[in-house]
Amino acid sequence: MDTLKQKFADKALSLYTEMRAISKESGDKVVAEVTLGQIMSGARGIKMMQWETSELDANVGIRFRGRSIPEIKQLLPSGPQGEPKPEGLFWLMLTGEVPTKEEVDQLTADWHGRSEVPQQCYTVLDSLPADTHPMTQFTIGIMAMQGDSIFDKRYAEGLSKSDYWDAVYEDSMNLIARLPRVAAYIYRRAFKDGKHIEPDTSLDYSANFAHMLGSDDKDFRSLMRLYLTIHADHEGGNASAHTVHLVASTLADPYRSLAAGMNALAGPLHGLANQEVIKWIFEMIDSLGTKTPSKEQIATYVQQTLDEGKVIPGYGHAVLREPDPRFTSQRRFAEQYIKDSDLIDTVWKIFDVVPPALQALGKVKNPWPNVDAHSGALLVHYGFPEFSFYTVLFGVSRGLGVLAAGIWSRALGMPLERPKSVTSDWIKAQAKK
Ligand code: AMX
Repeated sequence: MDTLKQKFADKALSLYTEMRAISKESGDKVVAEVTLGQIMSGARGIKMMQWETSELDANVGIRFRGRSIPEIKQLLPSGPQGEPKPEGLFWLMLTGEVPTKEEVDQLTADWHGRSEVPQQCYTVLDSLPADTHPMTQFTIGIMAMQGDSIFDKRYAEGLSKSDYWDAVYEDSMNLIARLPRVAAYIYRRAFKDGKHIEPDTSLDYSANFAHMLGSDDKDFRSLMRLYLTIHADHEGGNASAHTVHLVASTLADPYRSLAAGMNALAGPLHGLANQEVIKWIFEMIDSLGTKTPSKEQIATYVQQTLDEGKVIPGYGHAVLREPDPRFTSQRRFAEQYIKDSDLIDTVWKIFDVVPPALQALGKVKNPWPNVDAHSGALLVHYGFPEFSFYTVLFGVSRGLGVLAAGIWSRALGMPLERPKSVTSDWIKAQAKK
């Protein structure tokens, strides 16, 4: 067994025993109450699932195994310019330990060794019109590899419950290794006339992904390390993570559960917001006829968007109540590496203008930017203006978190998820009580 798998197995086995004992001895303990308002507003804040890899604090933002984004940037083994490697985050999410540089290098090599994408995936993708939305291609590409599922095969052969996690681990590692190649293939067929670029296994996971997309710029490699790290996980209740968790709880294999979650990520209120942000900015620039709009011009355009009954993409959050540290870390990156970009200046001006405009509506719980408010401008700067592809980048990263969490779920023996729904008659009756 490789070091990561062995470390995980040791930790998971003892936690499994501990959790079983807690469930038996304290399972009846009441820990929260639920209001009608929560039931009627998308289950906001209801504690109803266990998720090991990260936890979201409304004010601090995401903490991966207890570590905030600034701490992650300090602690994890990094690339040459200091940005953390997502390999290290994956290790941390699985084991709770900060890996050494050697452990991260081993994981990079392990993923390279698993990264061959089966031909049928390319054949299926090539059968789609090249202008099929990249997120549709991504989920189809993932599903086209499902026949390789080790979990599926071993389950059919009579896999014991205690070994579920082992087969899910193998599928998850294979999927994570393959996702950048599938994503890069989609990008190059959609936007670069199908001129594909072979992987370079001398590079780390992020730099190789950047290379296959078509950039060997060292700053863009650093951006990819940061990007793939900060988008990976946002606790379990967000739509993509929760979808993966729900589908996997039926023992659908990691290919099926990840594809399901990617469809959730493709919604404009969730991951697709990263394309919507840059689309909205481009439309604003077009409509105002200037690449350097003033704050006053932006304020007028924001108001127009709100008056048309639309949301301002990249702003607001179901849980966060402060500027998203994932936004702030991208801003710091831009301050450090990018000089004189009109587009990035515009993103920062929008940051000054939108929060008061949303606050003035009196109903928006969080007027601050989320992760998607900044990412597009960085990608445009490095030569990737094709915004319909952006959610695929998010998806490659999100795969790391949700698949790591999925390995934990099977190792902890989590059952089929099945919360209770209620009807409007029940709600009316409760309201009268
Ligand atoms: N622009 C305009 N109105 C907004 C708004 C925004 N950015 N954010 C929230 N509102 C509105 C809601 O639409 C809702 O209006 P309604 O009562 O008329 O239906 C009201 O404010 C209250 O909403 P909320 O409780 O503050 O937010 P929520 O938890 O229901 O929704 C979210 C959260 C993210 C869907 C919402 O803020 C939004 O639509 N933002 C824009 C899309 C976006 O950026 N999504 C990406 C989120 C991060 C991610 O998942 N990648």
